[in-house]
Amino acid sequence: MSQFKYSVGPWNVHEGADAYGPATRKTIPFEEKIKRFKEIGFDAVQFHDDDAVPNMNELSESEIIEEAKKVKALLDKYDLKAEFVAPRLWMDQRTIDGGFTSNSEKDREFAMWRAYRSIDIANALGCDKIVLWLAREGTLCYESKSPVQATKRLIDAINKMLAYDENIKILIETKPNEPIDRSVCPTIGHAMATSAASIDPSRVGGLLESAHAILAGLDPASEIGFAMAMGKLWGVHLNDQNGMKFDQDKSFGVENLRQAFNQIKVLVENDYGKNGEYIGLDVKAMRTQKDEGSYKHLENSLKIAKMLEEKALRFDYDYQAKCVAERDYEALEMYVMELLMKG
Ligand code: GLO
Ligand code: MG
Repeated sequence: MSQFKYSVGPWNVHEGADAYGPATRKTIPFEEKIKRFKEIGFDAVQFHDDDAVPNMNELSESEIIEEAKKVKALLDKYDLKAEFVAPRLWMDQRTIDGGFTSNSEKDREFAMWRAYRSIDIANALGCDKIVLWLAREGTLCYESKSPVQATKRLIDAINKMLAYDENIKILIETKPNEPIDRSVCPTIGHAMATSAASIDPSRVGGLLESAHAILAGLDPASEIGFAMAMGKLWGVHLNDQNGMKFDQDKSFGVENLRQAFNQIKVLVENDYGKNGEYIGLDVKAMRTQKDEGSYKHLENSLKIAKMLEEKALRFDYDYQAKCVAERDYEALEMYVMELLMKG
């Protein structure tokens, strides 16, 4: 029995298109996806605002809430919760230069409109978390934005969200690059500092994605640990990544097994989930997968996470203490390798 509850987003079952080629798999309807999520063993679904209300830009504020309520009924039908809503601020013409940090005032207003609507949608779905993946909040041309002003604009946007709804929590999902070159909020440390600078630090935390930490040259387990030390790790996106290249969203643990083990270990040791947090698996199937393999990466990631949880629970802390006392870290390292490699 796992101590964790798991979540997934509809975008984690996708058609395989990338920047250089079209789709390789057929589109699967939303309801079919969530039915399978439940069957696979997930407890909650993550949403972009327009995953819940696809044509939201054409709807009034009350129509958006009505549409979101229909999605809530669908979740109830399959006994699934909603974990969070994330304003998808990277697809629109009005967010080409960023949303909250755009150089255009009109664009910044549009970004806030989407943020407020995301809060409305979250309320209709019965969740209190807004995730900000700040995809285009940064620069492609360094001199186009002041880093000081951009950071202040981000804090200002977060403050407006906090003021709009006194129960909502903001989770910053940090990523150093892609699609933006230089992000205004690249690491969990930046998220924690942004939280501290907001009008209500108790409602601003972080979501750490393994691949994003690796892209910043950082260790995901240490990033998780840092946010947990602040009491502000309210979400994770576990996945994997082969070094500092394009964002791969590979199945959890398939590239860096020991690093994956240490992510689970730090979560286990610090009772992650005790306040209802989920382990999100932000993984994507390889482009080469056929239609019938559309969910295998999710099944595999869940299985690997649970196997690593079992290993973490078996971790011999007495032996670790002995190795530490003797300063014999070669022995400790070998113990970890054997724990991972032997059944
Ligand atoms: C991309 C991000 C993305 C977010 C999602 C929710 O690199 O990981 O998948 O997690 O849009 O905010
Ligand atoms: Mg993510």
